[in-house]
Amino acid sequence: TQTGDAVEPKAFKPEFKDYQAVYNEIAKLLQEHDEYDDGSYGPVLVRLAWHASGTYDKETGTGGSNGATMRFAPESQHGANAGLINARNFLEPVKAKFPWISYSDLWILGGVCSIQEMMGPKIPYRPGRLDRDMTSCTPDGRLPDASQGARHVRDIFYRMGFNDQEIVALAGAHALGRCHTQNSGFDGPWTFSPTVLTNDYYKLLLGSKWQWRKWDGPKQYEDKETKSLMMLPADIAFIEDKEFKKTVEKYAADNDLFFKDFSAVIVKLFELGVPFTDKTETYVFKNLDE
Ligand code: HIF
Repeated sequence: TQTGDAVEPKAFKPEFKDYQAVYNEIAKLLQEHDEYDDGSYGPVLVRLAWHASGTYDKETGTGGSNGATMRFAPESQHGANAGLINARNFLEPVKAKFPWISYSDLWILGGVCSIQEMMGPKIPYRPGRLDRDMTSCTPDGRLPDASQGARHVRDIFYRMGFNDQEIVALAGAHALGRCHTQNSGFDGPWTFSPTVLTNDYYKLLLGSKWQWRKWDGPKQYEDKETKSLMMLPADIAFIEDKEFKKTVEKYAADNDLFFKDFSAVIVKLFELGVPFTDKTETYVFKNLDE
């Protein structure tokens, strides 16, 4: 440089290796904190990434994962988001260690990492989400109501821009995690292995007999045989509706097909409303044990 030229500090431009480091940190914390729920924060991290994304409205372009507005009331207080504070708090030490990543990118990376580490398919990831302030909070009511059926499920997911096949491919994520009375009022897991992603959700929907559970809580189904699994009315819609059911049968019969379609549709969900540039790269992360 010539004498007298100001030396501008270079802005930090994170690359693949930097995002992989964040992935590894989340994966390590998932392993360390096996005291939570069924032994993993993975399911609640997937739910955080989905609820951050699932507010998207294709007509107005509002909502979606770009903004992480669930950090703020009123969105943090929306009934559908009850319990997600656990996922947000889990990621705080990661944000502290890697302050350059936006909350919006971090929450989605948390979902991607959890799916891969819970033995799911690779979920290609693109960074570039920017945090927004509370004025971008979405109105209540954009996320699905579990007590309703196929008509409502379609209304909600068509608003985001999904078709019937894509809705059913997403639904397989309910192989993961459980309902908590303190969050939603509902109770129990959908599958016997709630910390491993498989096509068991579809197999159980078709293969078990579902009856109303007799209890004080909101109306939900239990499997007749063991009474230890549950389905929401919105889940049973996938076998009550003929069109949905055909796709449930496809995924119940073919886990590879489910993994392929699930990966594609969850990427679509996670990227709704995100303004990528033509320079944005796609990253496929290595699992912790690779
Ligand atoms: Fe869920 N979902 N979801 N969901 N969800 C719950 C929990 C999880 C719906 C309702 C609920 C999807 C669609 C729908 C996960 C992932 C996805 C709970 C329980 C309810 C009530 C919350 C609690 O009590 O803690 C409805 C009505 C949906 C439309 C059909 C997605 C496809 C399946 C989009 C999706 O990816 C995950 C993971 C959990 C588990 C969270 C946990 O803490 O274990």
